[in-house]
Amino acid sequence: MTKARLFSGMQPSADSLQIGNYIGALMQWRDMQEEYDAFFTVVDLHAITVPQDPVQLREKTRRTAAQYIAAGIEPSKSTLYVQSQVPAHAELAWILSTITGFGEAGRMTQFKDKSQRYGSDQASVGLFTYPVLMAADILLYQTEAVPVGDDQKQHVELTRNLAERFNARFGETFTVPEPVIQKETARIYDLQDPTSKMSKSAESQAGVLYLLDDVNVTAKKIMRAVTDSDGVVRYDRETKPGVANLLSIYAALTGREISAIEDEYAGRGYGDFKKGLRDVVVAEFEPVRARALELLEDPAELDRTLAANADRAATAAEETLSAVYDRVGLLRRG
Ligand code: AQP
Repeated sequence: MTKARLFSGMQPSADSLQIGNYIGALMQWRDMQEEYDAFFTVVDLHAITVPQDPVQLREKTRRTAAQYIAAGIEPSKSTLYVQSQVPAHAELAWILSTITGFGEAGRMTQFKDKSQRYGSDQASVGLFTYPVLMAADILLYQTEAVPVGDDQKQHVELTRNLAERFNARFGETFTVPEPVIQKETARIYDLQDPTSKMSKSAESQAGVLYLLDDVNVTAKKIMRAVTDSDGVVRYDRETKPGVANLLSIYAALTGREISAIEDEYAGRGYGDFKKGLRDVVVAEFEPVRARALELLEDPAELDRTLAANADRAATAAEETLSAVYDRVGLLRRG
């Protein structure tokens, strides 16, 4: 039996991924790649919807790919590639943009948030059409499952609508994908501001645990994490967001129940709890960091792996794109 298709990606928007990307995405991808025919991409075309330095972008793209591999995504098992190396993404995005309503795109909350952050003069048209490119990413591979954070749910909903609209207008062409939404506790918050989502491109790095940080830096950030004055290790997102966030990280990395961790630290202070968490995080990160740095020592080899995977992706993508061109009525080159 052929495996169902899965597609997901991350933006190369920082030198290092952060623990939220690891828990919320990479750990799940690693498990899911066994069950699915998985496509994991580094979405560099999405990253340039906000300004990027060209030299750094190339480096961040390699670093992101190296971290996928170091975290256990196997390029011989999954198709791990760089989005811009498969031109069909941009080509399908154009076609889809012609069936997307202006108002429909304008309702995407991520655009509203980001354009507010950058100011409307700074916000690009590319940022506005970001969800259409994401729809193209997903639909090109006849994807059935899309693992995403709940903030991306609206974009997957748009993707489903576009697939259904295209199919109704031009005939069955696209598989309508289903989002696989991460568990509530897989969402990780900033250690210094535990009501905001942790982000790799956050302005302040003090509350962000980067996969490629030196272990001493990681340890310090955990020991300095914001908690509360109550002194009890208990999960309560409303009244104890700092402690709840640390418990989420602990539970996700150890596979233990939150209640078992609460019991273990009952009657002990936050210092002990943080030391326990520090050991867990450092043990998890150390081999990933070492492997990523090792892969980055040979960029030519990494580039070759990515190119071979891009070829594989392009073959699958071309099949869908050529059906789309036919259905829309574009004249084939004779
Ligand atoms: N804090 C988080 N907790 C759980 N999951 C998270 N993800 C990101 N942050 C957390 C998941 O990681 C993937 C990365 O997607 P992305 O690179 O497209 O961007 P993002 O979601 O906006 O992630 P960042 O780290 O916040 O990046 P920047 O700073 O560039 O915006 C997704 O699967 C996401 O759910």
